[in-house]
Amino acid sequence: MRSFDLRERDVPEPRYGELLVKVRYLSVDPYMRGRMDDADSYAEPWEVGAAMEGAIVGEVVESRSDAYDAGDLVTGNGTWANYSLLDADSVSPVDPSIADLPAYLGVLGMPGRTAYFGLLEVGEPDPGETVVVSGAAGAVGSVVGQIAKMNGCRVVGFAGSDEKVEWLTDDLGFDAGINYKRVDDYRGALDEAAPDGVDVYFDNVGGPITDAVFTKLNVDARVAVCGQIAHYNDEEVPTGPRKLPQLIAPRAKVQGLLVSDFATRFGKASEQLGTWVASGDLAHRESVVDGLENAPDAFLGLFSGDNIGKQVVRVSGR
Ligand code: NAP
Ligand code: FER
Repeated sequence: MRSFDLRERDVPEPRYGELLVKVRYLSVDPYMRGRMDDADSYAEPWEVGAAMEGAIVGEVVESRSDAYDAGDLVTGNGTWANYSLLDADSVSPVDPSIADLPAYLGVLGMPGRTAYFGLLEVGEPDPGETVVVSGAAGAVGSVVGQIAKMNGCRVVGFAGSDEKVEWLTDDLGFDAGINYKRVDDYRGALDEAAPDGVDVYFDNVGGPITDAVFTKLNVDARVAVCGQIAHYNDEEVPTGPRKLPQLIAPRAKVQGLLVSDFATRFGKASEQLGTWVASGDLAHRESVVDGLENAPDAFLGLFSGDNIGKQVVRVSGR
């Protein structure tokens, strides 16, 4: 059974206030899995047969807004297509002198802002504390770990390959990395990597990694529940208390987060992230799959860990 189809349509005409954008890169993101289910959620389910939507970076080819001209580079929410219509009001300019275009879908896009607000405002790390992040070599996790280091924390990351763990420890300054696909005893690995226990857990994945981290939480620990990708394809919701008893003695606080709750301050966060990227204080990496027709595979690769850093798809140009 095919879930994705490539269809030909006429290039749309922009109306007043709209931009016609030639898509250069599109983003594939774990949250898109949720929009493929019709369960109640913070995001509306996608209509079967409609074009996939998501963040894109591209070049304005026709503008019906005073704010942008043909030739400008912009990012915003578009469709998985060669050409996409965007509301001029909802796009942001892209400055290629700060970073290459794919970075605007990762560290300088929604994932970077999620890391920024999720760590600083939900995790609330203090200098000297230990921060553990799962999905550490992904778009959000790689930024979380680096901001935690800037805040004087000991940082431990879980990731799914030796290459990823090397990137975390050799290039991003993580104090330790655990390849959860090669280690069986996650709790034992944490005893070594986080000998003083865990003060902040930034959870991108859930499942057995989270079970293990819960056994290591210090008094007044904060758990920022950002994502649970290990469960997005579950057919049944896991039942039972799982590791909740482990929260009692540490009086740990577990809080879900949605990046959109911080929307009024996106501008400030993007400015700070841009400054760190431009100065080289915040490293970033993107995995690029070529061709619009390969976007579904790039999306599925998120669930097998094919990406290092942010996964994007190149649709046109360089
Ligand atoms: P990402 O980390 O770049 O890509 C997903 C990664 O998840 C993969 O590379 C893979 O890396 C890991 N993974 C997949 N299945 C796994 C499993 N069963 N167990 C452990 N790890 C698994 O994606 P992202 O965009 O940065 O998003 C990370 C998480 O944050 C996702 O859960 C996403 O839903 C969430 N998120 C939440 C918000 C919000 O506002 N709440 C916003 C953005 C993202 P490995 O090789 O390490 O397995
Ligand atoms: C948003 C809120 C949350 C959003 C994405 C998310 C694209 C991601 C959630 C997840 O991955 O669980 O406004 O915008």
